Amino acid sequence: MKKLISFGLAILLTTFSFSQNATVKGVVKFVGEAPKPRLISMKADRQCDAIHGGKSVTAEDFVVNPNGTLKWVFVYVKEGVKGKYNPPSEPVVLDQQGCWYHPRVFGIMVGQKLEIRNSDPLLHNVHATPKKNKPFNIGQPVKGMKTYQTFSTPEVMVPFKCDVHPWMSAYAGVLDHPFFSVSNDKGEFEIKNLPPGTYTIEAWHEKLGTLTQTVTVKPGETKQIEFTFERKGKK
Ligand SMILES: [Cu+2]
Repeated sequence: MKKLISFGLAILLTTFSFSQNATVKGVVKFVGEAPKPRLISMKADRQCDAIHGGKSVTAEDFVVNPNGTLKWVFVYVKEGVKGKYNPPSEPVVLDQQGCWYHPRVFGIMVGQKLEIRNSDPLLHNVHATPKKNKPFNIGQPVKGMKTYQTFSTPEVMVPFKCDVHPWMSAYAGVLDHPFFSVSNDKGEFEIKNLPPGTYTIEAWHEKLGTLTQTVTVKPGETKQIEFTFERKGKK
């Protein structure tokens, strides 16, 4: 009976501590002069070019959303996370489609599977060039191919490129906890299930660098924060 009570108490405490977790959410703003959207021609590879009907594709390295916010910013907890977190069993998918990486920027946990897909009927090679993790370079000549990789240590960010198509580029933020998010086409990000505490939150943009701020969250709180990247009129 005693055992049963303490078991019940443990469940209650677990539920309680879960509901007491906090959320940090907000937007990544942009002020200044945005570079002109860069157009990428795929004429160098006839098959890629044909997939896009001979049209150029807009580069994703500097995407200012219609509402003046930034897309593809990796927002994550840089410092302050306590305890150990196991990776989820679902893989993160990096797809190569239309000679383009989908998504451009993503987060993944240490030990979590990265599923790299080739959805194109042509050769891609996936070349990851981390500094702390082991680099890899895998050819994927056939449509429908899937390759699995994992990372062993946190690293923000791990660059990906394709040596066949020099315009292909993607970035992974590898962390040993699940507290990360990528800004969407409204500039929004959301980090959920954060235990109460004080954290350093960093926002990473591939062209604009990083911004950090310290945030304290109380139990159950949803805290709204903002990052503002600036760029002065250099073309
Ligand atoms: Cu490629």
